[in-house]
Amino acid sequence: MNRKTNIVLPTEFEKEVYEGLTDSPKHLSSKYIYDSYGDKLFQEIMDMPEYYLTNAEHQIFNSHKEEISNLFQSGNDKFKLIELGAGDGRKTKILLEHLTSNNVNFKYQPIDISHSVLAQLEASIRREIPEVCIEPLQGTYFEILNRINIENGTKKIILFLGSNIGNLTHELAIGFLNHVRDFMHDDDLLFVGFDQKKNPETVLKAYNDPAGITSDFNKNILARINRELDADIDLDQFLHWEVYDPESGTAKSYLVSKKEQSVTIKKLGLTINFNAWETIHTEISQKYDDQTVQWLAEASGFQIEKKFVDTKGYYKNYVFA
Ligand code: AVI
Repeated sequence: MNRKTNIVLPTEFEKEVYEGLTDSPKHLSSKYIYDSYGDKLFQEIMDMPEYYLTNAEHQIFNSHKEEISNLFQSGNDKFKLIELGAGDGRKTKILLEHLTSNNVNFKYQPIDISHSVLAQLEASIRREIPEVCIEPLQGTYFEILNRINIENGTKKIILFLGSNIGNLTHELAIGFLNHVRDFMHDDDLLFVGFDQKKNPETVLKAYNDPAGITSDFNKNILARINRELDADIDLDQFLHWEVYDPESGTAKSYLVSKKEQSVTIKKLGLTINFNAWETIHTEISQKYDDQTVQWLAEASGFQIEKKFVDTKGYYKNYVFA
């Protein structure tokens, strides 16, 4: 006879925290920074004067909306605009406004893992641009792309903005792009934002603001471990530290233990010891040049059809086909 036992399987978060904090050197994945408080802090980051990425992409959309819209429409009487990780859609709205005021036939399908992010985005679009036909889709990118693909053969424009790709190593970025390409047909386009290499000082300031918002954002991963895994981490005993290597273009975020200390994570039955000044690596934010983007595109089977740049040359959007 089978007997039912109450075995509770660990969540991905629990597994990754366990593995990352028992590894040497220690690491945690930046995707876990984003709970509702992390989302709010990221909104604040996007409003900071030092975080140039948002303004740069905004400016590209504003200055090139006509050309971008024409590119999206070319050869088709309707299309689906699919946004991966839509967030608050602040840049996409420029395009949505332009498309609706020109009576273009399209459907906007933002994809996000977070219900609340999608609900807020939908409400704001219904309020600000009620003409937009919006269908928010909650889930992981590939789950949803799989589902959408089965529906019909309407042309797809896939947006991946905000240099979100920069949070992936080159190897993971190639894997990601390859996977997206699996869902694309001949006419479909992928529109991706890549933050560019620039004065290292400018990059460092964007990830190390004097108000300490980025520090709070980075430390939210520890706060989340405290909240969700019943841990006793003292956030004040960790330092947010950013480094940027202008050769590789990689900005790296760390949390550095200010002293020798132990923390207990009750839900994992784990005590973690830190040496003084020991690090936890939490995030990479890759910066690119044209050669690197060309290499990534080729390695994942894409061609670069067009690129758009802001006036300072800080940021580029590339059209992959
Ligand atoms: C979401 N992502 C593109 C941001 C970035 O620039 O890497 C996350 C971030 N980390 C610190 N500041 C912003």
